[in-house]
Amino acid sequence: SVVDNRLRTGYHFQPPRNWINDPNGPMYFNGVYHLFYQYNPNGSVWGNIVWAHSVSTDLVNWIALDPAIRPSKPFDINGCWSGSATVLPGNRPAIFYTGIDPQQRQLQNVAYPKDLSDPYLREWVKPDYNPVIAPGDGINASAFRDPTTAWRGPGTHWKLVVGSKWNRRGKAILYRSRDFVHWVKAKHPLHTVKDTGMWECPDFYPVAVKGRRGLDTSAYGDGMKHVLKVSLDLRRYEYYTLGKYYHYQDKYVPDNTSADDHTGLRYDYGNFYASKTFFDPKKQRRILWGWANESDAKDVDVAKGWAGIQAIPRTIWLDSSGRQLIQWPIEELESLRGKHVVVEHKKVSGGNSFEVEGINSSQADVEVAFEVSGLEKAEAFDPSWATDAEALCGRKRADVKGGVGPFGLLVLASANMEEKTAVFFRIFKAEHKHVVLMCHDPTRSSMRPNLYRPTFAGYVDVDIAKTGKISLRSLIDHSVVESFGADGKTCITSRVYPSLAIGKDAHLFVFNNGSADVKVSELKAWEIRRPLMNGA
Ligand code: DQQ
Repeated sequence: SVVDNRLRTGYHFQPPRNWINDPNGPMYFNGVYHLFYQYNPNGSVWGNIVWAHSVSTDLVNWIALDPAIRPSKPFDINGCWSGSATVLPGNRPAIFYTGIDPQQRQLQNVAYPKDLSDPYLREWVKPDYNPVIAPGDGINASAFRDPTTAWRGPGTHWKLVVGSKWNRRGKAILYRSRDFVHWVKAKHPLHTVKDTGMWECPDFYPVAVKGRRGLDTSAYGDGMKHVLKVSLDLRRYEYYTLGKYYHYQDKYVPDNTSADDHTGLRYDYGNFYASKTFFDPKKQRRILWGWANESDAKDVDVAKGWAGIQAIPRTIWLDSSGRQLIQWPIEELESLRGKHVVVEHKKVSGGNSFEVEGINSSQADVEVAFEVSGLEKAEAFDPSWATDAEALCGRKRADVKGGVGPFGLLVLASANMEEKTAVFFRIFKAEHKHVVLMCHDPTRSSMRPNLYRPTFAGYVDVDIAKTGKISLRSLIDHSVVESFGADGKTCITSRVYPSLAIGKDAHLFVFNNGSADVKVSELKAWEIRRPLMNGA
């Protein structure tokens, strides 16, 4: 095959072979974390979709089980598509998923564990009364899928939303039930936005206004906001808003602090889709799972026999500003940290770079803190760039000299830097403030021709003139780079396929292509050990 098999990931969630997409029904139950996911048991392209199933006690080491839900009944014979888990009172887990029927209609079904005393909940039963929600009047049966975790709030009804669209208007259709069997559509959708197209994989949950503790999906009251996230089918990325949820009025009203359209806030500005959160009662946190697709061509996926990974689960909470979420890799990942190197107080003058030596950085975790100075040298910011960070990064790539920045890391680089993926910041001077752009530039990531190598970018909401510092963490894993800017304010994931920078031949550099000096106050880089990964 044209892609080297050593480019399979080492510590990212991946089955031994075949195609995977959306994470489904993540949950914690009786000491075990469950992850289900969209899977093709017969090949490495999308199709024949079942719910594959893996379990873990630490979210790092995974054991693969047989698929939990596969097509078997008229209500799901053409596919078992995405959905969510809800742990009902009395500690009874339930799954809601979308089934595709013989007419290709999308229906919402439930499934329950066959045997609650099986610690892994291997077998799931689909009651004959399915589907529990069918597309009724005024619903497009081919755009009606991906039920959320249900919540109960203070009332007696369960509620959930299903993603949909009507013409070009994206919709989160709200349903209510007393018994989890009979579901009634609410008078109005929970939320809709014109011109956003199909809303796949909606997610709706509360976050605490103060602190990092997660809230149960049913929590309701003071001291919290709600998050509504949708995955935009047409654009292949997601956005979210923060807002207020009125349980009794069945209404969600976004705060006006970010755009409620495709230009809005994103969990991740890169290759990250169909994500889903769950509340982890063991550690009282909310965890985000998201899918990172391949960036190579379909025939390459067929040849290599595998496609798709899950990004490292991230703990998610509300920033103290109340204006955005913060994400950070789950702390359990740190248990895989091995050999490490430290660099301290090192100046990187304009146009220079240095290599971080002493570890194998093809499977690594890098944390770095930069001190910036000479902000008067920052390039001028054109206000028209404000809604399109990605286009700006596409024009001002890592090799385009700047004032303050571009500075950051070159990861998965070959010894002579013919191959490298740049992860960097570039600081601009706007009228009354500085603007910080964070970028992934994989345009030089591989000598292989014909690869899809998109630049990805987002802005970072920090007051750089005040702090003079910015941090960066990158998780490097052979063919994936996940970066967290400013302690998790802005995140970017990319898939890259080096042809030289593989295994021990992968190098790590710090670079500065601006005219102002930057200082590495501290850099730590760890090799990451291989966990148990589904028997691969
Ligand atoms: N993937 C599933 C759908 C969902 C889409 C099918 C999102 O349920 O809308 O595999 O990636």
